[in-house]
Amino acid sequence: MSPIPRTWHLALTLCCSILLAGCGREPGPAAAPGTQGETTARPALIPAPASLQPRDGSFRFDASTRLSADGEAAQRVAAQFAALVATTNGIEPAPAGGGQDAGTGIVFAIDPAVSADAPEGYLLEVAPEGVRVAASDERGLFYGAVTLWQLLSSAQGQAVRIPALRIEDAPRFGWRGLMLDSARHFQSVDEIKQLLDAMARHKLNTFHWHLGDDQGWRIEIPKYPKLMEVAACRIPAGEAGTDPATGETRPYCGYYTQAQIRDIVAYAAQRHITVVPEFDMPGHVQAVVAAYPQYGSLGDTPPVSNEWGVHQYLFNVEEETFVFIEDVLDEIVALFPSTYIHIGGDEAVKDQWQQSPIVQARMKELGIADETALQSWFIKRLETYLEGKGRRLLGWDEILDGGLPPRATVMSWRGTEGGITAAQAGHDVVMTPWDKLYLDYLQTMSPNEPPGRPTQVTLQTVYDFEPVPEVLTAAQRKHILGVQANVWTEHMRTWPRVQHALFPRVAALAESAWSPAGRKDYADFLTRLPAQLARYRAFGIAYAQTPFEVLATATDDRRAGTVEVALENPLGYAIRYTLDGSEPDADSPLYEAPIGATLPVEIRAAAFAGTSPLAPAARHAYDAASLLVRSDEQLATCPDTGRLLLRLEDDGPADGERALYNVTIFYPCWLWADADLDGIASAKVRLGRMPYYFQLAHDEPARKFMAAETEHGELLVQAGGCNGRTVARQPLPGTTGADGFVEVDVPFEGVTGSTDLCFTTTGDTRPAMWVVDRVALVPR
Ligand code: TNX
Repeated sequence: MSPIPRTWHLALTLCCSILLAGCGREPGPAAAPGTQGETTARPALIPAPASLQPRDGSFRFDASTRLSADGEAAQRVAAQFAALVATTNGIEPAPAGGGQDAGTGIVFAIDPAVSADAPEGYLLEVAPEGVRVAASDERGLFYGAVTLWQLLSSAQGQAVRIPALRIEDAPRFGWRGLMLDSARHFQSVDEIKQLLDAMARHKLNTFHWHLGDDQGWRIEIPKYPKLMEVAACRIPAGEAGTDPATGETRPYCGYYTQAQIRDIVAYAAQRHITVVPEFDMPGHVQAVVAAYPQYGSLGDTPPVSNEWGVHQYLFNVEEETFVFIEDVLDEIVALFPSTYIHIGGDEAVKDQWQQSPIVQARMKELGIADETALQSWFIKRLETYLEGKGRRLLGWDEILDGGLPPRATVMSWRGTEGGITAAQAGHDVVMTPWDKLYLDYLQTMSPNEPPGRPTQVTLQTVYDFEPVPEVLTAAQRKHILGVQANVWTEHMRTWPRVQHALFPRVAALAESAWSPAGRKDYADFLTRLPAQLARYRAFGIAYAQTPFEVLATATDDRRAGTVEVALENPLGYAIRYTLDGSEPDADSPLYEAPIGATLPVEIRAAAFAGTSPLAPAARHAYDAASLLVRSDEQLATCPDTGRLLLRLEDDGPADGERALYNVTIFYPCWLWADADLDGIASAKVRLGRMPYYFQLAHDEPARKFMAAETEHGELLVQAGGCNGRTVARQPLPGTTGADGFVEVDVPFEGVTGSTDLCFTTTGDTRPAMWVVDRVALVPR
């Protein structure tokens, strides 16, 4: 029996999980069993509300609870609330039939007196006799409903007791954004709707939709049919671009019809989300130029790109090109009611403008000094056009170069500096720095991460980002409209991969975007996260498992036949493990220090919140044979290989599972540090082959490779590091085997002791490069 009365106990746990201060971290389930089959919810709200005051008592929610709502707006919100609760708790509360019912029930009310000076705000009062959610408009009421649903879904079950409380809440920022790139890979209407649903449940309100890029144009524009016939399709690089059955090319195509876009915009509006479209220009337009080469700078007809990176194609600045751009903007303005229209402006390297006689001639005619000033002129012209339509121009921070249009809003992605400069000059800003909020960067070092960019943007990186820079004055701070995370989809061919990138990091974003800065507490957020994961599961969201995995790093002594294994959970949740092959549970030993073991050993380990595992247990097994093997993920990258490490997916097979490789694309090279070669006769190196599908613009000269001595290049193995002596130089074949790999035997003549083994291949990495998949040492 607890020595403190139940009410107090509730109030105290509420303190811990919501009011942050001083209680210390309390792991454990979000709910405790109560009487009569009911569970008691420990509130796990994400994002944390601005203010929460515990009250005495609790409210019981079950199948008999009635909902009342007066007026259409409140009834709409009540219906949305009922659908949420039905999904997580398995009961659909019954409407009370209009009017504000006095019995135990939940009242949704539009009340002009509530939160009138706090846009999107609401008041939520939970008392033993009933619950009241009130706001001055439908948006605020919707957010109140989401909070109440989160209170109820902090516990599972059809009868839930929630503590009495009063929440007064409103968002910190008016721009709580998420960008999805539908150009590099395309998502279905249904998938976009799933995203909008999830955004609303996180109280995010701005969906920035990246609808055109070098690799594809995705908006139906009837006046320009080649945008759909040509610009919406590309032939994927390598094997994936060919149908294995027929040998014909297999294009990757997709665009949204105007009807689909209207449907999505309306769907978003019902969830209080504004859709901000992006038409990226004057760069990132290779797909458009492929369809209409007359709008390009050099007059040539490129293919729609099937490569990633920074491309060269730029619009020209002729009047007929502006006719095209304005025609397209007219359609965009008609489809999207948002105040802001995003015109891109990023990564427009100026080489083509420098090389183009027509651009140069026009530049002189206009009396414009250089290409940077020309881009500024281009963007200003777009602003004038959009302002004339009653809209506002938004662009990536490169629109600062050469001077901003008067009312432009800046999306700061190359760090926060662009945002600071813009705010200091009196412009509005949305913060979305790549190193904090780019969700195409991977979130853990797990070998189970999907393709992406291995530079880490962890859950905590996203959580800790503070959108308002300290250097700004109070007046300048008002220009920070909010924050946004961006999902670039070069490496996300499928919807599960997009979801992996989004969740749970979107939960961290939501808290930065909504909760007051002083209410943020990462440790406390982690105690609320398990309840959020349960909600994700209820809605079928394929959130990333990797942050909840247990990773292992082994140090071995092959001769002694021992291994020491350090375990780690990327989020720092407690780890429990077993050594007998059984599934770890709440009674299994808690991991405290590296585990020393004699081979063979099998460690099963899971991260726990209280008594519940957060993900299926990982299995880390070591035996004499496994110590001789390293996968590409376990190998280090070589020194001086440039900064761009990518986790890439093989180009084939066209259907089915593809191998993944960690590759430093400027100079592919892998290192086995401190390899113990005593008693080793040779190595078997398995290699795959991939197209080199990158455009690196001015970074291109940094691409390196060694000259080949034979037709298809050689595998080069060096001992003593990458400048050490050559151990083997084995010629490579022209193609891989049917499985997509080749295996090369590397004899170690006279190499003993411990050494750093360096693996690279010779020959041009364009059009295709060899990539190491695994290295296995073979004993004598
Ligand atoms: C930079 S962010 C880009 C995108 C890429 C992204 C990959 C921005 C305005 N441009 O084109 O997809 O990096 O992280």
